[in-house]
Parts: sequence; structure tokens; C-alpha cells
Amino acid sequence: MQIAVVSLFPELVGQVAEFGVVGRAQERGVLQLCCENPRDYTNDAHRTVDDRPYGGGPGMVLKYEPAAAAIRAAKQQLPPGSPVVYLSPQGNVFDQAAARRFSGMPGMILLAGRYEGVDERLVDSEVDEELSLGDFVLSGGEIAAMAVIDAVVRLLPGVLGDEESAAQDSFMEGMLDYPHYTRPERVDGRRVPAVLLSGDHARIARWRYKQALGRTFLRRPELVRKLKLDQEQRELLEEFLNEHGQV
Ligand code: 58G
Repeated sequence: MQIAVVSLFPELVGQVAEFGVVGRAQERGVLQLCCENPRDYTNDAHRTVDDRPYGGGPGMVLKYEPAAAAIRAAKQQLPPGSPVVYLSPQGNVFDQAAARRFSGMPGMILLAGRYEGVDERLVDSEVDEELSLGDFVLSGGEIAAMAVIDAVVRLLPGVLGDEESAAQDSFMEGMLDYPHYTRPERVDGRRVPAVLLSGDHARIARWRYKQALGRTFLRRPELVRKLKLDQEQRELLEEFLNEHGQV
């Protein structure tokens, strides 16, 4: 997969992408990451990329022409059909389903804004999707773009090891994770749940599934409603709630 980031701080994006799962994906040739800087597409002596907002008010706005030129340059390098995605709090919420969708595409262009945002005409003419990581404001879109890259790249075939990818698929989808424990067996007077030391793999799997279901219900009830539980899952959830003093 080819990903281009349009950013005024390409070195920031490059640095983060050297490490961990994304870095490994680049080393293995599964991911090709490039950056385009709007400042390289300016024509004035000051290389101006921002200007004051029409209508007044605080802050600056990313200018149309240099950003559009950078996006068009990125498009020329990427496979046809690579969507342009603008990260902003005004976008639809980015989730695991969106990450899956993008992981099936040949490429994508991520537009990272700065200042108070970009000239809206850029969104109208060059952007295919506006996405948000959630209800909070960042000073720049780069960190949001990196989060999207990480979430998408770890779904590409051959990026995670067998162990890691096994944890993603199948039956835990749409639920929060179960709790994890490692050595020592007892720390600051707190013990690991006995079932995890039993060696009984069926019991362990059932316990983990129950924990995942239970904490999803307590923390994110709207996710449980989407799951449409069968009889067995409802019993497991009831068991969890009994054990946790709910009714
Ligand atoms: C308001 C504030 C409008 C993504 C900033 C536009 C990007 C949050 C997210 C902006 C972002 C998120 C300028 C800096 C976009 C522009 C960027 N903040 N929640 N900030 O995904």
C-alpha cells in the first residue's frame, strides 16, 4: 500500500513512521510512505502557506493553492482510486471498520491541517472524506494522520506476526478486549485470576470472552446493542453481571 501525507512538517511524520509496526511494514516493502509539503508548492519569496481568515477572527488558514498543488502531486504518485482524507474534528468518526476499508485500498492521501484549518474550498474540490479521531482538538493533523496510518497498516497482510494477527480476527470483533496479566503471580498483594493459572484452555477462553462481553456492556453499552447477542452470550453476560454485583 502507498500512503502520502500532505503536511507542513513532513519530518515529523517521517520520524514517527520509522518505528514499530509501521517502520517494519516499510522495511518489508508492504508500505510505501511519502510526504508532500505545501510549502514546496508556493511561488512567493516568503513561501507563504497561510493567510488571515475572511470575515476576521483569530488565527490563520491554510491557503488553497499550495495545499491543492501538494495534493495533486501526491495523486500523481499514487495508484488511481486512492482517496484523499482530511483529518479534522468536523469529520465522521474514524473506527476499526474504516481502518479495514482503507486497508483494502491500493493507497490513500492524508491531508494534515495546521492553524485554524484549511480553506473550505480545498475540502470541496480535493477531499473525498473528512474523518475525525474523536471529539478533541489537535494543533496539527499530523498526529491524527499517524494514528490512521498505524491502524490501517497493522491490518495489511504480512505486517503483524501470526500471534498478533490471530488476536485480531474472529470472535472478539466489536468488543473491548479482556484483561491481561503477566508475571509475577502476585504483585503488591494482588493475585492473577486463578482460572488463568488452571491450564484449562476451554475455561480460560470462556472466562476471557465473559470479561470482554461484561466490560463492553459496562463501558460501551452501545457496542453491545450492535452485537445482537445470542442465548449463550446473554447467559455469559448475566453471569458476569452477577459476579460483579450488578443485576
Ligand atoms: C478545528 C481545529 C478545525 C484532527 C483544528 C480544524 C485534526 C483534531 C483532529 C483544525 C485536528 C481529530 C487544524 C489542525 C485540523 C485543523 C488539525 N484536530 N479529532 N487538528 O481527529
